[in-house]
Amino acid sequence: MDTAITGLDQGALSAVARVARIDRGWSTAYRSMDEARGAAPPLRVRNIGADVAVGDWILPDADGERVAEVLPRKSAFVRRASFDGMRAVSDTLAANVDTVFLVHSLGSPPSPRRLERELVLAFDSGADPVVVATKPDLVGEVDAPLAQLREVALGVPVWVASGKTGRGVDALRRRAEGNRTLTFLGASGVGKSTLVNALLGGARQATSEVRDGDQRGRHTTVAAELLPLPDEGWIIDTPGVRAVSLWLSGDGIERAFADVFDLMDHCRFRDCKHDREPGCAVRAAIESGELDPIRLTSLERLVEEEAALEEEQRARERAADRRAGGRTRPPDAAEFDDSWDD
Ligand SMILES: Nc1nc2c(ncn2[C@@H]2O[C@H](COP(=O)(O)OP(=O)(O)OP(=O)(O)O)[C@@H](O)[C@H]2O)c(=O)[nH]1
Ligand SMILES: [Mg+2]
Ligand SMILES: [Zn+2]
Repeated sequence: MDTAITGLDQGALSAVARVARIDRGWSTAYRSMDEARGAAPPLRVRNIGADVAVGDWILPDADGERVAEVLPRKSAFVRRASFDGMRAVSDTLAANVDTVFLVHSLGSPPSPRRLERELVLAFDSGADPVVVATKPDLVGEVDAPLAQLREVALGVPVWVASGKTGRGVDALRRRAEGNRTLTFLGASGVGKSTLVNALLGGARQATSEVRDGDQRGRHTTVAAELLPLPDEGWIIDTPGVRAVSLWLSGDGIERAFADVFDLMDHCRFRDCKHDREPGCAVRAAIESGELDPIRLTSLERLVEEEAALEEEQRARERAADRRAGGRTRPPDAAEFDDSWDD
């Protein structure tokens, strides 16, 4: 945590600026705490050619007109933006985050499958995840739903907090000590902006009622925004994310499914498919009730999703190579026939 970037604490902003919001190719960024607190107009620069995300540290060009450089990110949430299967495009939700709160409402049935995906994204981001269960006031007892979330949140804290009643908010705030950056990931209507307001100590972010029938939110927050906390640290409010689609994963899947991977290490055969092979530790754990079979299915689905994305990326790279290099040689001919090149 002692990189040049985190070394720039709230009081020491100067030539570099931190991106607070992005509107149609323009970044609004803070060069000083006065700007962050609204006492001075912030910097507005064009993003032309720069891949900028909220939370990034940037260097404007000499005229202060455009982003000259985006400083290396300490962490970043990258998801797949398009779902149409035509072309994979990545989308960076927030950058330079220390703690990400994965927010789930106790007002709806727990969704451990969704949490699994969020954990993969969080582990891949480089930020530390904490699961936050909101709206405890809506349920009589929280133990059962919390247990369901804990079952997939291996080694990750699961807290209860409510922006409405204030319960648990101090624990969230402590994560910002040392001038750190917090953000939220969760479905619309789970109470992210309500928590942001509780942390800011005022109604800064708009919130709105969820729908009566299914408790779904109305996508009230439409763009990510970086806000300074009153004492120290930063918070990035984010729009509700409908579906958590993976981008190319680092070791996120391995970390989020460490329990299943540990079992796989104990299968008799190295190429065990965990289907009917003798000596399969995964099957044995499912039969003894130690492992929920849905977890294996989830893992397989995520691995497939990642493999499909990697394949798509490779195909695009090949297409780009072809465009750049003109004609390509069929691999077999190239290998066996030196005279192929006409
Ligand atoms: N009962 C109860 N309601 C809450 C709590 N936290 C938030 N709410 C309500 O839930 C609704 C949605 O809250 P928001 O904070 O707007 O949700 P959000 O996650 O920011 O939603 P998007 O911006 O759409 O992604 C509001 O009506 C809040 O008042 C809570 O702890 N208890
Ligand atoms: Mg919101
Ligand atoms: Zn096996």
